[in-house]
Amino acid sequence: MSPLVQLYGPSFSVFVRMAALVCEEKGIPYQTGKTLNDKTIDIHSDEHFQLHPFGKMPVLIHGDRTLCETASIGRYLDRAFGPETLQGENDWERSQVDQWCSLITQYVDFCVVRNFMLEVVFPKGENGQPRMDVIAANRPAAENAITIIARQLGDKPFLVGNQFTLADAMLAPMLSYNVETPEPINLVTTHPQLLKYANRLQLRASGQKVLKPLIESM
Ligand SMILES: N[C@@H](CCC(=O)N[C@@H](CS)C(=O)NCC(=O)O)C(=O)O
Repeated sequence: MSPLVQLYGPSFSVFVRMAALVCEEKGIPYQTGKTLNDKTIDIHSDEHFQLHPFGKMPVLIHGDRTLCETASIGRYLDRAFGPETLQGENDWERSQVDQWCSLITQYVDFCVVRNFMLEVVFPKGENGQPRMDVIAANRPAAENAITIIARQLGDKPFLVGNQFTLADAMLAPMLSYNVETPEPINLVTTHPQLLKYANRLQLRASGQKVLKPLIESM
């Protein structure tokens, strides 16, 4: 029997959720959290840095294999628990799935999550309030990133091709958190097709398991 897939990191993290969605889509049993093989590993401890050289999450532990970086984890899970179903139907689609995984995990995450939404989730202003000037300053870049995604989606059912791929798994947690939040953080609602797509991802069996409201997951 294949060893249990462990995803090191909290279940509310957008990146941990991306990997968890892949497990759900593939029917792979997995667990998330800071406990690996019955041992708790503190975030940014030496042990964490041994798992991920830059101290990020998730890290996949599968038997004696350790793998970091979410898109790589997604590709590994799709291959190791074959047949591959989440990487497009031909070479061109595979390349586009790779491209969108990179764009989403690097630039969209940076503009929409790190620099924008996290200001509300982990406020750094006085008395624990969000810094509204930071939100206002970073909103145009976040809006631009969401517009780029909405343009790529167009009226297609998924980001690349006609089937759910890793690119959709990378995007779903960010969109789901954004849809949950009110103005001025909510950006998805002004793009009707993107909102419908976000709702469809949320309603998939994988979305129902993984994309829980933040308040339920922390
Ligand atoms: N490039 C990484 C980014 C992962 C990432 O930024 N994860 C966040 C959790 S949502 C994290 O580790 N934050 C802690 C930190 O930045 O030290 C990936 O694709 O997996």
